[in-house]
Amino acid sequence: MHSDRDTLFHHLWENYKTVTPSAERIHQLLGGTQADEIINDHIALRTFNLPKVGLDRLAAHFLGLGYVQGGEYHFEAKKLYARHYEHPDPTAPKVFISELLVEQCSPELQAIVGELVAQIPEQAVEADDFLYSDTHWQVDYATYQQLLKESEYAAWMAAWGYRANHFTVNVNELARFDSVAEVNAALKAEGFPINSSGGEIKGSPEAMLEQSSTMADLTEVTFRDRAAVIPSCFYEFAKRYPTADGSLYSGFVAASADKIFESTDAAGM
Ligand code: OOG
Ligand code: NI
Repeated sequence: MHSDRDTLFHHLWENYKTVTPSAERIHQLLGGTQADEIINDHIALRTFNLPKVGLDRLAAHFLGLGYVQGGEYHFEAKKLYARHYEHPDPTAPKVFISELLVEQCSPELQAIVGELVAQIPEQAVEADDFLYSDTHWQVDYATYQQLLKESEYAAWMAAWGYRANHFTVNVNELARFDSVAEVNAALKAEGFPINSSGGEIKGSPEAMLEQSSTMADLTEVTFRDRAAVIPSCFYEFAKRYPTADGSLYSGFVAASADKIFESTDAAGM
């Protein structure tokens, strides 16, 4: 039996794979031969905090599937705000949604982002496919470069739009690996670049969450005037530790998340 939730995550996954060829290889590396042995801890989505497409508009899709709001997180330097959502069914991936606080950015960025968002049809935001609908606009390469100078996050959104920014392997559920360190070693042996901002392992058992991620794949995107190869999406790995009551910690850690965002930086370019 496939639930609406399964259908949504299936579409998000298929859309993510089209720009993240590493994802399938990573599943095979960590899960053995059957891709569906992997359980995902969470996915992440990005947006702008304009009324039409703000965090709440994205979250509405998950509230409708029985998700409830979890913690909130602030990223002052990156001008981002985020919340996570979780489902009473513990097998459901958690959802981390962030938004760029556009009004804190330059007038130039505000004008560019305002024009992009204006091109999204109002009814598209509530449609079942909005969360994997990609871009609703065309942007030229120079505008992408201009955004990149001020906010890597804004530039990523302009290029890739609405889609899962990453999926996250639940390391607790892996049969052949016990720790994030072991996962990192296996990935590095296969040549996957690991995000080392703030250290290759973010968080700790004391923080009840350890995370790592690959650097985003480099994928061709078609801008209005030309094509270019730029960072697309990445894969993350998370191990959760028990809280005082014995249940696994279900939140996120802002200091770690701050570094995970940098997995779409153009480090290797
Ligand atoms: C989200 C980064 C934060 C986590 O698990 O802490 C995150 C993003 O890059 O959009 O995913
Ligand atoms: Ni994440």
